[in-house]
Amino acid sequence: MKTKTTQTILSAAAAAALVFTATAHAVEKLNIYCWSEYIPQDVIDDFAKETGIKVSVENYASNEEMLAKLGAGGGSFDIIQPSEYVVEALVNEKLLRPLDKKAIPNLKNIDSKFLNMSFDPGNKYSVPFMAGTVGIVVNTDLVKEDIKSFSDVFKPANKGKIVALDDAREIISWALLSKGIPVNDVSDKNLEKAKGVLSDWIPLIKVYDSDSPKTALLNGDVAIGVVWGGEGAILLNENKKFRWVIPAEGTHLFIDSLAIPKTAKNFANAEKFMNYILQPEVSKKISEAFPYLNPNMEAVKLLTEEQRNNSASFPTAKEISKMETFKDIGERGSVIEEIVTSLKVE
Ligand code: N2P
Repeated sequence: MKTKTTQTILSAAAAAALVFTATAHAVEKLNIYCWSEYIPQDVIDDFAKETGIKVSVENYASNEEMLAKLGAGGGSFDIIQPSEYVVEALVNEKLLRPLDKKAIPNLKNIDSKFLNMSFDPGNKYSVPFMAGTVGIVVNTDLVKEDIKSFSDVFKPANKGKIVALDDAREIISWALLSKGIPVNDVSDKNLEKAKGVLSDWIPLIKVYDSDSPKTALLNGDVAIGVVWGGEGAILLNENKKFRWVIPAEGTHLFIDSLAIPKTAKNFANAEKFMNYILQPEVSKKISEAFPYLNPNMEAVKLLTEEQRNNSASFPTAKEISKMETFKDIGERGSVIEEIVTSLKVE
């Protein structure tokens, strides 16, 4: 009798363990590693509710931060959000998983201008999320000069009044452009010239912020910013005193995509998420929270005229024609990091 009871108890425990294991396996998951302030929480919550997939999100503030974590084997991510030059690098290094396009029929909503780009021909590995530009925001209550260019921003008179993106590749590109050098021509000679420019410019910067540079402008801590277009668009909506300027020297046109690291476990859920956010109504919600240059033409049709006319979100075709995308520059990236870091501590 005693033996029997023990057996019964044991088998009940074993059964419970089995049920537990089965349940644990049944929970579908998705681990997202994306830029901060780019995918609204309600979009993620709605996706989780609709699909029953448990979503976890981690944020980064630069491509380089994301690459460092991926490279160090930190985290186990199913979706990342690299910019054009980083998609190019990850494809070359065979670190991305080819997409199952049949699982992403909503790709049809993307404007063909943003498909089949040189960093990922045929979109084998990446789905455009948002594009955008880097530009200048001026608080016209505080700055009376007519700011037209990076060189106008970085004048001694503006010392302590500037917020800038905390992003070495961006910062070096502003200096290169001010010397008439294309952003991808990063020879030693050109970087030396950029370094000369930045040794004057960097001491003028008060705040570095890639997550939310709008904050320092909104609270009056600074008067001028060199910021992402979406941040500029929010400021323009917030207060008429803010003016958006596309730098006369030219600037970066970034194309940020969603992609699946080769090591992803939940890749089918990643594709489900891609297809979900490509629905016009969902993509519209993303645009409303983070007003970047939305490549989803069906979503753009749903925006108000005012939203479409925001010059920081949607640059004109003429403005875009003067912008450049970044290319994968391999090891030169760390040379740039070193230059900018060393100037910041001086
Ligand atoms: C969103 C960041 C924009 C990404 N917060 C620029 N590539």
